[in-house]
Amino acid sequence: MLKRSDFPQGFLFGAATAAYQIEGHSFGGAGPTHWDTFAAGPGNVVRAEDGAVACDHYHRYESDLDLLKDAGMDAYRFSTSWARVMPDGVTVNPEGLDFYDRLTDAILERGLKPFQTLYHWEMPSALADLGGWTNPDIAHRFGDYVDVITDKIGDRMHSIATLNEPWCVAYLSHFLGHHAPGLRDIRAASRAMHNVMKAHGVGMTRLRAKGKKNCGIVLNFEYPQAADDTPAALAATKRQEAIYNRWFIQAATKGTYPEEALEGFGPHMPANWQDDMAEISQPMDFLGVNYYTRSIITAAPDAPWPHVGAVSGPLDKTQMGWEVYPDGLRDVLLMLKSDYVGDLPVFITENGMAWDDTVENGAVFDPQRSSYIAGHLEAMLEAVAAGVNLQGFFYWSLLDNYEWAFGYEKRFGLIHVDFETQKRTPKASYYDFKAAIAR
Ligand code: IFM
Repeated sequence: MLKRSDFPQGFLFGAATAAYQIEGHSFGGAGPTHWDTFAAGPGNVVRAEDGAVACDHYHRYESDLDLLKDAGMDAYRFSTSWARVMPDGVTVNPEGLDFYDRLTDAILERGLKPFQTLYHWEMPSALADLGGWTNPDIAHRFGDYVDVITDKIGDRMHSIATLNEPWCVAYLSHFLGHHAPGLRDIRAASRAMHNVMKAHGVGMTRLRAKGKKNCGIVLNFEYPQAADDTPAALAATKRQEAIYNRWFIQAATKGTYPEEALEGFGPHMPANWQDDMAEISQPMDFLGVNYYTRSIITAAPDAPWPHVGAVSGPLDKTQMGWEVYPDGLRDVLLMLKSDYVGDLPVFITENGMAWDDTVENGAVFDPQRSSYIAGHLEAMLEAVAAGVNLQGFFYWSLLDNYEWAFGYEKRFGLIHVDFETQKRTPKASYYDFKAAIAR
């Protein structure tokens, strides 16, 4: 595995988590979210598991942060939950604010830089009842939450991202139906695709009004590759790329949406959406990039728009069935530099793999994960050599946790969690990563 010294001076290494996936949402007065109700519906989540207890990080955050510090990490990417801060989407929960206050101090006490994400998917149920991301007013409700949490902890954040993975928030959740609220509706999806970016714009405005620096967004990217060079497969790949890889970054940096995606969403967009594009594309200080895999795209003429299918690739796969393809990370970073962000600071805010890890004699042997990390570090360094202003890498995830529709079955952590006892066992990859980033 490459070493810290191979990377530019000041390059940050850390790990990432998200509130609902680790905290234990039943503690501390958090309100119900659309994930609680989605998980309670038939067939949505493996074993109908939810985030009620998760990793019990709400009570164990001090020892979890010790594990980050002991690994020699520089930074911690975490998220704050809207529904913990404002359980009904409006009223403030002082207990929730106090938790994030304590957490922030505990991060700083360990010499870690706090990288906050404001929305990693906890839509309060009361706002979901009003249409959630399809409601034209949701961006302003989000802005109110941004004000409240920023007034409490914003003074101590190193960096603030408005949203995590708007593609998942909008498309995966409102068009493909795999995440809460589980819709398969092009009209709802079109509205969510825009309103989530409007929330980014309003969030940026609220942060800037408070003088916040180091503000940006976290987007997910896949490396889309046509299964063959037929015009139909190439056109399907372009549509997939437009929806997945270009919609959000193009809105955030240029104030436009790609034509290939507007083909389908255009007739269903909210009225006067164009009026929001200037606020959406206001300058950011960084881009967070989440990257896991490539997708091999086929044309699916009989499926509804965007007429896209996918086939399994030949390379090694993770427990999620995702192909391990580090070159795609390098190429996505080069595409972002040339087409959208230029020299803007970029962080890899998520990259990692799930494996069916087990504890044997008190240890977890996971060479697949160490080699996944090693391959992606190489790809990052190639991007740096090609001029990408890459400034840090966060492994996803610190802990095994609630993997949304897959419940607790998929283990992404550097640290194994026994969900019966809450015992933490650092995996071999944790020690390999620690050795690589040692000073
Ligand atoms: O667990 C998720 C995370 O919440 C968002 N990015 C992808 C991860 C792995 O699926």
